[in-house]
Amino acid sequence: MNKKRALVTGITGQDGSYLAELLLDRGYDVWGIVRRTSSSNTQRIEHLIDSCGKGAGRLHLCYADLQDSASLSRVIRLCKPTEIYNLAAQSHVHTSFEMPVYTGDVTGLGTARILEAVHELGLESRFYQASSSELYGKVRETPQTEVTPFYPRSPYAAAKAFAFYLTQNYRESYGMHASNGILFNHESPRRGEMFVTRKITKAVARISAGHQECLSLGNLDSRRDWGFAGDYVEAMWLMMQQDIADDYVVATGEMHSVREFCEIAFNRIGNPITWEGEGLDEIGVDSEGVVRLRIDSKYFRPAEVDLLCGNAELARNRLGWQPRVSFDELVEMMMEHDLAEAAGKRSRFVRAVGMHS
Ligand code: NAP
Ligand code: F7E
Repeated sequence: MNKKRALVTGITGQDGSYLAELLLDRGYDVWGIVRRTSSSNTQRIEHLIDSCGKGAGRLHLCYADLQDSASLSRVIRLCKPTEIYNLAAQSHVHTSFEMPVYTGDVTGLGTARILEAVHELGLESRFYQASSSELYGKVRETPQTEVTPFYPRSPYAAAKAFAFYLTQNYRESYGMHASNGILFNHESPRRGEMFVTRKITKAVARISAGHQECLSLGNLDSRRDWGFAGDYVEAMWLMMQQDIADDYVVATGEMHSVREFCEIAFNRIGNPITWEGEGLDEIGVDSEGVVRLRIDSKYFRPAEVDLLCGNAELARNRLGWQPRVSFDELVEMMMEHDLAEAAGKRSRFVRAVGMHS
């Protein structure tokens, strides 16, 4: 039997770390692309690199960059992957307004570089593209499905739209087994600290521990369909096991506002907040009258995505996928991790919560 070999771009990110765990658990040889940085960027996979850990001998890390075709071709030629998961991206929407050209190069053209390398090398690797609910942007209908029209609202979403269509194009032009996972927001204790959920849980935990007084946010009223990253990487893998490649929405079907997320987090530390004022002057005040939350205009985006809510019926029916972690459990999981971290009880990236074994 042919050994399964997966190449994962973005292995050092939130999803890459959960996916690497899943693939190693399922007996894959995992090759991960790491980009060169001046300080370590492998914290999320440190437990897998450890030679005594589950990655022993089956996790290979290679330097490459989505901006560098030669490095990508080299790794793909050496690895000859049976499956490629393209998770690497400049993934922060707000930053994409500040760095539109860079975002287009990494998040959009980076996908083209990988697809073309696979095609040029004549490989039969299956390809997964990390597409995003941001494609729906200014939504045309709710909930969003695989046939809802796209309306990108940021350079990030525009770059993802290019990558989405190119993935479809390589499937149709060259018969490549290439799938888009249109994933709605998914979070975890490993979520980057610039994304709103982790920013909230980390700050609220620090407030609870007395390390911080107040948290600043932007638009409290935007609504998202938030799931758990560990559940979502399972959907990626399932797409790659289908005989025929296709595109799938992956979502919980439930929507919550940023405001609601904050309320649950503050309730969790036994310090509920109430809202006073309006607009940029709105504040969140705790029971002792201390201002715990302020609005800062710098966190607003030039164009906002007001709401996202996905219908994952196709993934449920065809892949047999469904989310396991509820919204309340997700907030609890993140709060528990960040409270332990704020109390100095646990190292930076949780090992036990939400792992696949
Ligand atoms: P993330 O935590 O931001 O991870 C992004 C990964 O991409 C990191 O490993 C990063 O490396 C790597 N990367 C960035 N620029 C690169 C470059 N030029 N060359 C090589 N690698 C590069 O993102 P995530 O939350 O895991 O998301 C994974 C993918 O799914 C992304 O493509 C994202 O856009 C997409 N997506 C995410 C969500 C979500 O809610 N999480 C939803 C839909 C789609 P460093 O560690 O060195 O920075
Ligand atoms: O923002 C609002 C903000 O940055 C969520 C990425 O993984 O999911 C993610 O993109 C909402 C937005 O995620 C702050 O305006 C308020 O409405 O956590 P976020 P995102 O933009 O939805 C999609 C599916 C991806 O594909 C992306 O890669 O929260 N918000 N105040 C804030 N957001 C941030 N970051 N910081 C704030 O202070």
